[in-house]
Amino acid sequence: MASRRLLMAAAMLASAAAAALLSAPSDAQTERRTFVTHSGAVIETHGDVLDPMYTPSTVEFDPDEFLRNFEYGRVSEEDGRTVRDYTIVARDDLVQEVSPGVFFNVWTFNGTVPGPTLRATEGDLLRILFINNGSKTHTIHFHGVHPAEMDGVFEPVGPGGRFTYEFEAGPAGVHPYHCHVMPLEEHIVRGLYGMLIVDPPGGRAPADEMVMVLNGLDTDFDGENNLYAANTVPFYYQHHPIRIEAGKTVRVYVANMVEFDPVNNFHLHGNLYRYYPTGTDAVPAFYTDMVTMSQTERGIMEFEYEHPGRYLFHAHKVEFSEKGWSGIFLVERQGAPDGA
Ligand SMILES: [Cu+2]
Repeated sequence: MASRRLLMAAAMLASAAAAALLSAPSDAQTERRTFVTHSGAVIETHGDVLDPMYTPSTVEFDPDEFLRNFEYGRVSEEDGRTVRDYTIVARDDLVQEVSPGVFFNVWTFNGTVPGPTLRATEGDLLRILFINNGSKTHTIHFHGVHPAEMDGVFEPVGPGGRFTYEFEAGPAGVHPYHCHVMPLEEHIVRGLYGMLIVDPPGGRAPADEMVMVLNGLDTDFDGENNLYAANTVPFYYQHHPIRIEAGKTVRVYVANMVEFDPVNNFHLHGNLYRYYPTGTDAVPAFYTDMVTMSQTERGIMEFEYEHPGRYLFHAHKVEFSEKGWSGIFLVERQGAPDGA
């Protein structure tokens, strides 16, 4: 009898241990993982995922690198003319941690938002091979002068499809490009846009050049932006000030790609800038510290700082600046180690 009780107790202990083992969370279960749902929402969970979703690749985006990066393409010459070949690949399956803990399913040209900044000289022949590696139909619609069939509107490129856009670069200026597939709002707010800079023949005067694409992120899909930025990452240049040199000309190519909100703007502290709307005129239209832009409005800002120090630049629509569209120029005097 006693031995039977002992046996039963042992069996109970063993089954309790087994149950404990079964219910003990494994490493895989405790690890937070990120998933993308069918609707494109990004969720984080420790638990089991029953709805068939997929684990996305994440975007590595460096706003410092993007700021001063220009893509000149593969350059060749045909009949005495400069030809620039580019390849742009669209995807819609990547996820970016746009702000700590905020994961967003971005749609990308060449893996980033914004897409690459293309640069050419007026009169160059541009050949842009577009490969759609996304799950949805996409195109590239360039602003600027080109034939109708190169407009990226009536030539939808389905998943796995390709299209070569070929046109002469021009006019000299700053031109955004973006996907032009319906619903356009979604294809833009997800990140399918970038900038094409066309230089005048003979180039531009030397300057510290940089690109700022002003954008918004609707991370909860309610048709309103939750975050704003210059170059996608909210507050990035506020936490990582852009170092510039006192007395040296800074040239900012700026484009507004914010969806949903009718206007955006750009305010510079402690200084004024010469503003060239669309960058198409050699003479600035304004000398100001504030311009207002609707979507795809763009231009060139040029300025020099006299006094070293830290200067804010931000949207003067306070809601936008408080939700991320804010940065700092750190002006340093050449040769002064402390920037004084
Ligand atoms: Cu698209």
